[in-house]
Amino acid sequence: MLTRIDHIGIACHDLDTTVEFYRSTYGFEVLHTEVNEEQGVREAMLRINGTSDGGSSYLQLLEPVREDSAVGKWLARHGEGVHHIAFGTGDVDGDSEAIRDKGVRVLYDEPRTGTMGSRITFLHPKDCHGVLTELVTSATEH
Ligand code: CMX
Ligand code: CO
Repeated sequence: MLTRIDHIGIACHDLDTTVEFYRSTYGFEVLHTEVNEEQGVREAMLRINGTSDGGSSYLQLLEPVREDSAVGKWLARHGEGVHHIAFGTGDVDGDSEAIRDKGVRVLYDEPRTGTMGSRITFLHPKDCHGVLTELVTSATEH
């Protein structure tokens, strides 16, 4: 069951200056940064609200590490902005299978590794009214 907004993914050209904007404008602090080579991103997670059971909500700021990555291609075409939304679930495997059975394209056969040891998959934006949609089970939930 999808139980929360886990994060909103925002594509940016320069992670450091974008992090500084969110810090100086809103007071949001970086909880975690990492490079995810498979996804082709350098990213920062800013926790907006959180609980100790993994039920937190974040902004995920994304800078491409390769031009041909999903975020690199998006930036070249659309410029900076909201790239995807992510719903949190305790069971990304079960929920993505159930959604696949409804005829929505799930991009991965098996969930892959996301930020902070989470497990993630994506739904094709063309099957979701133009919204690239991620499903995520945080590390504390699996
Ligand atoms: N939101 C909405 N629509 C999108 C989109 C997005 N983020 N990215 C691409 N599209 C649309 C394009 O506008 C395009 O539409 P038109 O044909 O009408 O112009 C269509 O999808 C195809 O776009 P494309 O540029 O050719 O892109 P690809 O098909 O190569 O890739 C996608 C699209 C969704 C398969 C790819 O972005 C993907 O695999 N995404 C999942 C992985 C990802 O986004 N990783 C980065 C985040 C990592 C994380 O969150 O941890
Ligand atoms: Co994401």
